Amino acid sequence: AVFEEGKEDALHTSNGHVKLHNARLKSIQDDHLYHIALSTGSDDLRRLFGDVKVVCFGGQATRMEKFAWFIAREFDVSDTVHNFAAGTDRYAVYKAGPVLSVSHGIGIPSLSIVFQEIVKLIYYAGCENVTFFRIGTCGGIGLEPGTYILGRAVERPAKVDSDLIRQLHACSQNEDKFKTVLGTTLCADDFYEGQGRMDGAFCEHEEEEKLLWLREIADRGVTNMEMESLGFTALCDRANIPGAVCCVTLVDRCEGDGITNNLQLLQEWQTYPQILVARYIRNRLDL
Ligand code: R2B
Ligand code: URA
Repeated sequence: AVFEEGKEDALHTSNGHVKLHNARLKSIQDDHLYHIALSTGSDDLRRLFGDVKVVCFGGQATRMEKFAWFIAREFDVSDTVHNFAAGTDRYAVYKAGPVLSVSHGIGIPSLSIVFQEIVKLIYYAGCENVTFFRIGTCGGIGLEPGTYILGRAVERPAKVDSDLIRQLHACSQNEDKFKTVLGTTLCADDFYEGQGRMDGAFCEHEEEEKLLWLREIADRGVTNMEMESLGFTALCDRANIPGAVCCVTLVDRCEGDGITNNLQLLQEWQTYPQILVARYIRNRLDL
């Protein structure tokens, strides 16, 4: 493994390195980051990833590849991008200069697996002062956090880094084609009934009940809903990594449930959070 003499301190103290909260990792000679097809024994993670400063997660592999190309060209930091996780079809991991672009699939369980392996990756690589973003999609308009470990419910607060979201919000510009708002995100375990939709294979509620619920959550500050933010912010907090979620709305749920099939429009919309985060990266890294 790649732990160095004296490096153990980094397990408990912060000098900009990611803290690992699992000292047992020290005894693993060759840690296989199985779902991203990298390992400490076979890959020189320091050389490959040591300069990473920002990790952006998003659901789809092709979108995250496009984002990596966008960063590579926009900041002239790389001639090409490469999927380091090509050895598996589970997730994709692209790198463009100091930015890692990672797909996470749908839902918290899928996100949390790749999140853990990426935290280990940036630890093994010795990265410093890393910030995480989820750039994704959501439906526009506080739930209990919790996960099960050894059969017991474990609660972890899904705290957001308020400085970071304010900095990100400040990256919006009047001329933007899109409006950027700060708000509370409702995180659901399902896209259809779990988000009150009426166009799934099943539906046991009426339009009026749905609209009442949407109004109720809107009154509590909810501006959008998606499927990973709760796990993402809780894991960032647990890993002591500043993180923020920035999603584009694909539909106004007060108007309807269906998502347009205009692929060109959908693709354009999905660049909006990327544009915002790219501005943050430019300011932060002085690119
Ligand atoms: C947004 O979009 C996906 C569902 O279509 C899900 O990953 C999410 O959070
Ligand atoms: N993703 C979601 O989870 N919900 C939406 O309405 C749109 C995208």
